[in-house]
Amino acid sequence: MYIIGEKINGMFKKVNQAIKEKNSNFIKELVQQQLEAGADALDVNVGPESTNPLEDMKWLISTIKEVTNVPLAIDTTKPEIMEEGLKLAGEGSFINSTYADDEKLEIYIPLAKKYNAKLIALTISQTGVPQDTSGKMELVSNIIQKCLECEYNIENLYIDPVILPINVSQQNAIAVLEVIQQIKLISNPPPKTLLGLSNISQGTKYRSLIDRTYVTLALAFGLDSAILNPLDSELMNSIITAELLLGKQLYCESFLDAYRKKIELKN
Ligand code: THG
Repeated sequence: MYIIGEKINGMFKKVNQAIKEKNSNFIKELVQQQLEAGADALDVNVGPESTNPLEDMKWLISTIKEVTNVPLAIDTTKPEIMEEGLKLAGEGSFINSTYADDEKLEIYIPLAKKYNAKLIALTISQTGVPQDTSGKMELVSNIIQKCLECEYNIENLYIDPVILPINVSQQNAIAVLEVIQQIKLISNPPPKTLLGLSNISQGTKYRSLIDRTYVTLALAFGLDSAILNPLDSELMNSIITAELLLGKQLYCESFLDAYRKKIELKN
């Protein structure tokens, strides 16, 4: 599974403070830790409390770029900030994210093409977040149709079927799994699937247990990638083991260690 580290997000109090104080060492440390833990890419979000989100996003990206060249997922709802972020982050970045409405897709698909970026599209529209499988799939169809019209490579499209906290909607968690499975049948080549995993356990007890159990289910349904906390080693062990059991990794006696070594070599 392709892992995008979630930690560079102003939603976390300490990160918010580091952004305010322009504490680049704190950010760089968090980058290193996530990469060492196995992240393939990093999500970057200035958080809801930023008073200067454009400047903060530019500062975060430049700070991260001093340490690594892994792809960044630029996590903002503002197209101006997205474009400045894409300029700084370079090719292979992720646009995180667009809604499924035509007006939004008509902004973000051309942006993705211009900067050779991957595009994360949410199954959310101006009318809200469908919590049932068919409502989500309807939005998936619209996203794919627009990408085909605009000649955007579907292999660079990541559909996010939108996880809600399990204490808000149990129905939604089941629908997300069904969508992950059905997306693979909708076009050839199919788009990829992505989740913001930690959403599932927000506000609950046993967060890590809920995260690692749900990701295991999602992998069985065919999930390709997730934004998650790579510093949760039990979560990472569950992912590696689920991939082994699903035949995506070769078995060996020390499969956990072997997988980690491969990650170290890769970075
Ligand atoms: N899809 C896409 N992008 C996303 C999400 C998604 N980006 C943001 C988010 N969801 C994924 N990242 C996080 C990061 C942190 C948390 C959840 C998801 C989290 N934060 C603690 C909380 O809210 O309880 C913060 C607590 C603290 O201050 O320490 O759980 O779904 N495409």
